[in-house]
Amino acid sequence: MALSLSNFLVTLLLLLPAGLIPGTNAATVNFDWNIGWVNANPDGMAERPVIGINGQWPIPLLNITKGDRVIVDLHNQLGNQSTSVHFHGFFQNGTNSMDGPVGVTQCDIPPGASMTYNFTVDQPGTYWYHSHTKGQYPDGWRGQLVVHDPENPYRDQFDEEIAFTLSDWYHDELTGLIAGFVSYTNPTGAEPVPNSALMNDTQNLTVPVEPGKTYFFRLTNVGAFAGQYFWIEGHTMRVIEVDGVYHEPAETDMIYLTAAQRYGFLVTMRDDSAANFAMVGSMDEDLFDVIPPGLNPNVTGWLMYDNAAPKPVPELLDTFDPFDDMDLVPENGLELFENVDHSFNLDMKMDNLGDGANYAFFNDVTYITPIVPTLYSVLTAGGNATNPIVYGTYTNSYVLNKNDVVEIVLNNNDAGKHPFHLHGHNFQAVYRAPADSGFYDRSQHHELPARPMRRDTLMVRPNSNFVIRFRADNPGVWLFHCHIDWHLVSGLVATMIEAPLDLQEALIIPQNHYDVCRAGETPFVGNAAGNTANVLDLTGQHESAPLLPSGFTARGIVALVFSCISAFLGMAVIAWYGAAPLESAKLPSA
Ligand SMILES: *[C@@H]1O[C@H](CO)[C@@H](O)[C@H](O)[C@H]1NC(C)=O
Ligand SMILES: *[C@@H]1O[C@H](CO)[C@@H](O)[C@H](O)[C@H]1NC(C)=O
Ligand SMILES: *[C@@H]1O[C@H](CO)[C@@H](O)[C@H](O)[C@H]1NC(C)=O
Ligand SMILES: *[C@@H]1O[C@H](CO)[C@@H](O)[C@H](O)[C@H]1NC(C)=O
Ligand SMILES: *[C@@H]1O[C@H](CO)[C@@H](O)[C@H](O)[C@H]1NC(C)=O
Ligand SMILES: *[C@@H]1O[C@H](CO)[C@@H](O)[C@H](O)[C@H]1NC(C)=O
Ligand SMILES: *[C@@H]1O[C@H](CO)[C@@H](O)[C@H](O)[C@H]1NC(C)=O
Ligand SMILES: *[C@@H]1O[C@H](CO)[C@@H](O)[C@H](O)[C@H]1NC(C)=O
Ligand SMILES: [Cu+2]
Repeated sequence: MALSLSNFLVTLLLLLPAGLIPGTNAATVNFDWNIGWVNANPDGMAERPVIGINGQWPIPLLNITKGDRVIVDLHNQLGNQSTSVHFHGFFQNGTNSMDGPVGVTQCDIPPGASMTYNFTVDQPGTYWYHSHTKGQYPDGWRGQLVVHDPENPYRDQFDEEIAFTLSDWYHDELTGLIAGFVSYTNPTGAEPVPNSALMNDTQNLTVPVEPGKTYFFRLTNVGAFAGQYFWIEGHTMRVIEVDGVYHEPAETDMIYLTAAQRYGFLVTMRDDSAANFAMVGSMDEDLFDVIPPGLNPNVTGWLMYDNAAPKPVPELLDTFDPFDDMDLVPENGLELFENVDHSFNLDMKMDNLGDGANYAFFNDVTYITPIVPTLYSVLTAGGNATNPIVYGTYTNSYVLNKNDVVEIVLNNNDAGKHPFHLHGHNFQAVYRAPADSGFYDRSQHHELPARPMRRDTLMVRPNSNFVIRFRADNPGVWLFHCHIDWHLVSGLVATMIEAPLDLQEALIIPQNHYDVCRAGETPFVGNAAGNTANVLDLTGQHESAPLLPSGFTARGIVALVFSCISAFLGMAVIAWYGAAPLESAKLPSA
């Protein structure tokens, strides 16, 4: 049977990978994911249920190419928890509804339901993907994501890529840990301390290397809480990328990755293969209120020059002296945004509310997920979408004008370090004060860098401040939040409502997303309270616990709860996560 020439050509085109068809460079990458429980024991100390993909855990490293369209069909087969997925660091420019945070750009996907995420990726670099349903990702539902860049400006300087994650790890499931954390039995807000540290979800990662070669390392901290110091014995790192943004090469022996940060760096191997070398991740114990006896904060992996040679035990360091990311200069030279159109403060603190539990606040408001996801309120509020009242009293919403240069001054009135993440953008990190500097003083002149470092997750130091700037050129609803999962859960969240009227004109939400809302019985029209007749009426909105009764200071509450606990238990030891029946510890409501 003769094949006609045109049929032959069509067949040929179908057989070619999309990238080779003249005139198109972009491929469509399809993922079909069944999200479900599997068992795993990554630190060898405790087997536990974790959340896997298609029966597999660790979940896969995704490796796509700049320009690709990604289509994820996500099926929630957890049976007993809802879910979602966020692609951390992607701008989702024009596809705000694919960003993932529940209550913000979508409804929670209930068990048995499926949702399709469909977007293009025009950013190269090192990213990750994780559940954005309250507190869920540390149960294992997080993985690394690499966007390969054929035009990487440093492509001539390395031979191969090596990608892996760092993480803290808990033996208990998050639902129970959260219940104990946000509770009157834990009035000081002490975060659960991880049980161990992992390197690529194991404690014995080995990476085969060849002498003389240069590798492009891509590291992501996919942890819930702990920042990690990272170093490689006998080797120097040349940092060229942070959070997907290329920077001018900077040499260092040690980096610090907060939860959610990524580093891309080049490492040239030694010329001989006489020995193997340790790579060490070390959790930052400054973050932990207590250090449980026996905790090993360290995890070691090895560069394997010779499989027959031993895996050396790393030397112990007395002090950590990591490289300061604020010194980085972006490779593409985007200059400082000098003229700020809209500047505001987010003053953060930790404090107790009238239920005795400890919460996190921006400007005295702790975030509470609204009844209607904020993006859906934007789309159904008409001309009132520019009025922040529509989004509720507890969402810390800021309406941003299209293309304004926006400045956020973050003041940390807490003794801990916090890594803040902005969705939908990377930002210029224009200023960061040393620890214990207090609030940012606008009247003081600060020398700002001509070309500030850009990234999407930045750490503020204890009792200190930072200043970031970005251009509001990406219409959407974008969260700004602490990426310590405990603090996300306890309310350290603000919402950027960027160019809402543009969103109303251009954004089309696929029917499937509304079907997910229906399946979970989540309202998707009206203001934060679900009111449609008058979107300025917030009657019925979700509210935070009441304020402390007047006359009670936070310290007083803490003391009261402590004395109740000690009185009831009649002993000095406090059961932080116990479920003791402490009726008398309940406080009068305001
Ligand atoms: C280390 O690796 C071995 C196999 O190479 C494996 O059997 C073991 O479970 C691993 N241990 C941990 C703690 O990951
Ligand atoms: C880290 O884990 C991912 C996912 O299992 C794997 O694809 C990748 O090759 C691992 N990295 C290294 C350096 O072994
Ligand atoms: C849900 O199911 C998993 C797997 O059986 C279990 O480990 C978990 O405790 C269950 N409960 C909740 C509330 O997630
Ligand atoms: C993905 O989005 C593109 C652009 O809107 C659309 O043409 C395509 O049909 C979508 N694909 C799926 C599977 O939803
Ligand atoms: C990703 O894929 C590209 C080829 O498309 C390859 O060159 C690169 O090494 C891969 N990166 C990782 C981390 O696997
Ligand atoms: C972890 O590593 C650090 C840095 O080397 C060291 O100071 C500390 O003693 C180590 N801790 C344990 C338990 O090995
Ligand atoms: C989003 O796309 C618009 C053009 O469609 C562009 O002007 C803007 O810079 C983009 N913003 C981001 C953050 O990618
Ligand atoms: C905003 O809502 C109020 C109350 O429903 C209404 O009177 C007003 O016309 C709305 N404003 C715009 C600009 O739509
Ligand atoms: Cu925090």
